[in-house]
Amino acid sequence: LTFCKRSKEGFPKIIFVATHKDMVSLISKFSFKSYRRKLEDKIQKIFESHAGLKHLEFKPLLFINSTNPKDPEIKELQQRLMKRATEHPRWGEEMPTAWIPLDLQLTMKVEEGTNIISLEQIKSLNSKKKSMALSEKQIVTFLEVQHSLGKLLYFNVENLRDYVIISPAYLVEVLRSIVTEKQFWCKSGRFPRILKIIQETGFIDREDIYHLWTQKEFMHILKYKEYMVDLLVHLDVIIAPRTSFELSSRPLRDVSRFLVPCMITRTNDTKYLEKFRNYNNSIVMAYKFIEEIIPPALSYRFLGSLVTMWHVKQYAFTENKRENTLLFSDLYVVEVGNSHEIAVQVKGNRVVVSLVHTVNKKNIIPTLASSIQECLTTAMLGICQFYSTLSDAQNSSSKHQAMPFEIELGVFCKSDICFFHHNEIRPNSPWFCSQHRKKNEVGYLQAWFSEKLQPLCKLNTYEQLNLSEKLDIDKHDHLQALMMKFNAPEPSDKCLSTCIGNSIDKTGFTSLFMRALAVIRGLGRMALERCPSDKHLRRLVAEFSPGKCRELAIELGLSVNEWENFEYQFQFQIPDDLKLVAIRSCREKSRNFTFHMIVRVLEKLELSHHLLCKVIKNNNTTKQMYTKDELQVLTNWEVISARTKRPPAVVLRDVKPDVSGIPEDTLNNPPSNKLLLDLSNHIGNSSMQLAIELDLDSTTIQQIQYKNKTKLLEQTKEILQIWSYSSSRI
Ligand SMILES: Nc1nc2c(ncn2[C@@H]2O[C@H](COP(=O)(O)OP(=O)(O)OP(=O)(O)O)[C@@H](O)[C@H]2O)c(=O)[nH]1
Ligand SMILES: [Zn+2]
Ligand SMILES: [Zn+2]
Ligand SMILES: [Zn+2]
Repeated sequence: LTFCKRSKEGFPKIIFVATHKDMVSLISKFSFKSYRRKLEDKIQKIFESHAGLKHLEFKPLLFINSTNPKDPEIKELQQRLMKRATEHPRWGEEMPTAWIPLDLQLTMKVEEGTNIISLEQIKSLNSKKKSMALSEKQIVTFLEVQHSLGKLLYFNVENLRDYVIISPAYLVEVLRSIVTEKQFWCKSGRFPRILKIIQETGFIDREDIYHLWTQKEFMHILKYKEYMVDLLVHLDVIIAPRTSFELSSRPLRDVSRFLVPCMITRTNDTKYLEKFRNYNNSIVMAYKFIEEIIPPALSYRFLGSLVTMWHVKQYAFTENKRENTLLFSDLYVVEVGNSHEIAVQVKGNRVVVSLVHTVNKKNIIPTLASSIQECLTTAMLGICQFYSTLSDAQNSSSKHQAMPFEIELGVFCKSDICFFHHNEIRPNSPWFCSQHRKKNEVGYLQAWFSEKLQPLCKLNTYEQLNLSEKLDIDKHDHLQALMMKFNAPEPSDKCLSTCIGNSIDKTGFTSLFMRALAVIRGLGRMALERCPSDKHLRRLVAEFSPGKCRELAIELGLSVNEWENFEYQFQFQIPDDLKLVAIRSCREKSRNFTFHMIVRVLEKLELSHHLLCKVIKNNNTTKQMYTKDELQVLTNWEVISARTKRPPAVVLRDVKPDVSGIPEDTLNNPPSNKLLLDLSNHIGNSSMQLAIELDLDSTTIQQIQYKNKTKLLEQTKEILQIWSYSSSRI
């Protein structure tokens, strides 16, 4: 279920069959019917709240004696299997005739016992039958469709597209070589030692994986060893953890050591958790799942995204001074920079995330906390989507799935951590734990969502939808509605003296007249005739709710379909990304896209033109008091700004640093890798926005996003890397 496409009707099906009917004691035989019921109930209990329940078939439960070929229920099993096969939604679907020869040839290969085959071989099989030969592109389509049907495994991504596993069950064989129980270990040679190390540390060297495959029963894998390692990484069975302190991670083929999360069996035997509880130096949040059980594979994947983003924390045993990693089956700890750590625990249906400062929780940098929260939430959403793809991607593009978890905040209450929904936090007032009848100070927990100019806009699409559903308002206008509901004042905007909007407002002529007038007066003409840059658009869309922006985009020539496609594509990113891409695509489509065009549309939508003034000027926020750590972050920003020779990129988080104390040298030299690496932890879900401020072109941005999908931190690192490389050559 984890690796295949699932359908609404509950396909693929898993049919349960009980065996050893002949061994059931005589007494039970008298009440055989109730015995069967009991088994059914037991299975029901186990999977009651499992996401895959629809796919399980155990009522009525088949119960056979497999040593007796005449058992009538074996016949029944055969019939049931046939029936399910024909019921499969894709059974009977028509297939291009041209596919048949290749399909037959592959079936024959499987029957011969071949499990895996190179794309080259497939091409040569294909060219044998000249009259029906498929083009290269057709072969790929053929393979992708066969993959979606579950007939073979073909991953059309870098490193993996050269081979095809034509017998999908072969994957289990490969998994079994690494993920295995002690009772099945080969007893001789180096093998048991390698497996023991995985169980103790969770790590395995690439060379040791290859060595495992020299066992007689796995020898057949060796021929494809590099492909198989890449495949296992692609499926998140093994993980390439972060090893360097560079911005870019090493190419996968050079990684020499992997983490196998599902093999970590050791539980936390350190004092780590008590320590940070006593020191009062952490802030806690949690992802609380609606389902009662978090599938282990989900927490493995989450661990996977943690260790690719940050370094696993090491600690030294005091007795033997041996370095050890803080990775247990129930606790993962990674280091963020020099003074922060993230600890992740899975407790029941919660994934609990603690951000720990080495000294005091007051020193936790808010932008770091919120950025970490954003990176982790995006990763979590991506992982959950992976588990809940109940239908083909192309069919679900317009529907939104409900978020499978809530974000909670945690506080050390009476005996343990108590949790509450993040919406319950109120400025300047404690949170009352009704269970323990205790008031808790929780204001500091706002750090998880800090430095947001407009918190609602920054929520991801899921959260917004959830909110709007709760408040029973239309999703496209929820932001406006929310603002009114909470009586939020319109942000005051002081216009520039050359304000485009101003002049238009005062005259109130139609836009055509306005334009003429503007030309005559020479007022804002240049501005009006200009085509807005990405940066202008970025600032413009930030002023609108997604709903308003949708109207704007459609007025500017985007089709509803295109908007919805973008909405789907950007569902895990902040709405500003979606809005920007939509409006930008209007600009690309139109031949004469100018500020003037926007003014006209704003007028039509009865929106204030003053919005444009804000777009053209820069944000300037009042100075605040910063802690030493925060100042360091700001200084780092300033170094970047100095190099980009324009107002600080810190507009992203709307803070204005003071640079007077920074030596000229520091400002003029290229920022160091370490500095950029530190900064990357403060971007959170604004990576695309950052890229635009740093002048990366949109193709590059798209490539970065495609490559790193839900790994925001990796996106940010790559953006900074590319920028730093190109700016140091100037
Ligand atoms: N008496 C009795 N023995 C059975 C029955 N089903 C299986 N066995 C025996 O149980 C043993 C294990 O059967 P397998 O079919 O190898 O079990 P398996 O679960 O497929 O094992 P793996 O292939 O290792 O995963 C064999 O000795 C079978 O003869 C049954 O219904 N009654
Ligand atoms: Zn409590
Ligand atoms: Zn807002
Ligand atoms: Zn104005």
